Amino acid sequence: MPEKHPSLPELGWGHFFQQQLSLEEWETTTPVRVFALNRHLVDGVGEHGRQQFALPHAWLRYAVAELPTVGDWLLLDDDGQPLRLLQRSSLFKRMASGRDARVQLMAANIDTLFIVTSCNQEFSLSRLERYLALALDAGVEPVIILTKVDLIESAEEFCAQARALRPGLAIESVNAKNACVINILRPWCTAGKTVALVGSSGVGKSTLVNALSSAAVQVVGATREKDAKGRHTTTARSLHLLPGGGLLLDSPGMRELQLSDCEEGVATLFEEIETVARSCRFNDCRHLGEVGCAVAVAAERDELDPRRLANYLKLKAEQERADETLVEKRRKDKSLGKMYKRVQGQMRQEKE
Ligand SMILES: Nc1nc2c(ncn2[C@@H]2O[C@H](COP(=O)(O)OP(=O)(O)OP(=O)(O)O)[C@@H](O)[C@H]2O)c(=O)[nH]1
Ligand SMILES: [Mg+2]
Ligand SMILES: [Zn+2]
Repeated sequence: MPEKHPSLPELGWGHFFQQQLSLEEWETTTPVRVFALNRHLVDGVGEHGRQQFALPHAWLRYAVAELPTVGDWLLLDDDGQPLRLLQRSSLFKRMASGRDARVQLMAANIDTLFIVTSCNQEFSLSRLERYLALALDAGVEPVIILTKVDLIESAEEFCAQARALRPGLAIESVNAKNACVINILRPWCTAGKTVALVGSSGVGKSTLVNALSSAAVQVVGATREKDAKGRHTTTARSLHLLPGGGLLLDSPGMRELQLSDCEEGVATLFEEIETVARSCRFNDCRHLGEVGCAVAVAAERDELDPRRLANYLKLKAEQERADETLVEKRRKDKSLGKMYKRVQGQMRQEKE
C-alpha cells in the first residue's frame, strides 16, 4: 500500500504562508517544511512526502536569519531545488554557546513552546524565566511541562512555584513515559499546530516525543543518579508529525539558554519591575545604585522579589553584552571585508 502523505494544512500550512505566494508560484512551486537540517542538507516534507535537497551555494553567503531553520517553509522548483524561504510566523533564536558572538536560529513557525523541566534538582525558576522571556518575545504561548512526577510524592510544590512566574501561565505535570500523557497535552497538539520542546538535557523531551508518537522515534538516554543531569542524547533538532495530528519539534538539551535580542520578552515577563522602573529619575537608569532609582527603593521596602530582581538584572546585562558583541562583530566583519577588498585590489594591481 502506498504511504499516505500529509496534506499541507496537516504540516502547519495556512493563510499566513499562502498569501506570500503569487498565483504563478502557487502553480509552479512546491512548498515543503524543514523537518531536519544537517549543515546545508535539508530534510523536507511536503504534499509529495519526504525529500532531501541541498541549499543553493549562493545561499551560504546569506545572513544567519535568512537561512532556513527547522520548522521553516521553503518553496521548491520543478527540480526540487529551493527557490526561496517564506516569511515566518514566529522565530526562536539565541546566542550560540562559545566565545564567538553568533546568533543561532532554533526554530521557526512554532505555535506553542513546551518548556520542559523535571521535578528534581534540575528545576530552576531563573532558568524557566529565560525560556519564558524567549516565548513571550516571539509571541508564542509558553506551557511549563513538569516531568518525572511518578518519582515524587507530589508535584504541588513545583507547580506552585512555577505558577508564581506569570499570571495565567499553563502548567502541566506528567510522567513522560506514560502513553496517557497525550490526553494531558492534546489541547496544544492538534492538527497543523507545531509545538517545540526545550529544556535541559535529561528532562524527558525525547521521551515525550516518543510517548506522543506512540513509537520510539527518538533515542532517549539515562540521567546521572547523583545530580539528575542528562547526557546530551539528542544532538540535532527535528520535527515529528504525530499520528493523532500536530507536530513536535525535539531539540538537544541546553546547558544554558543565552538570550539574544529579547528585550520585549524580558520586559513583559518582569512587568512588576518594569512598572516600578518607570518612576526611576533617569530613564536610562540601570538600577545598579544610581541616584533616584525607584527599583532600589522598592527592593529596600521588600516590594520586589529579590530572586526575580536579580535574574531581571542579569538578563538585562546579558542582553546589553549580546548587543555590544554583535555590534562589535559587525564592525569587525566590515573592516575585515574592507581589508580583503584592499588586498584583492593590491593583488590585481601587482598582476597588471
Ligand atoms: N520516571 C520517569 N523517567 C523519565 C521521565 N521523563 C524522562 N524520563 C527518563 O529520563 C531520561 C532522559 O530522558 P530523555 O527523553 O532522553 O531526555 P531529553 O530531555 O531528551 O535529553 P537530551 O536529549 O539529552 O536533551 C530517560 O532515562 C527517560 O526514561 C518521567 O516522566 N518519569
Ligand atoms: Mg533528547
Ligand atoms: Zn532604577
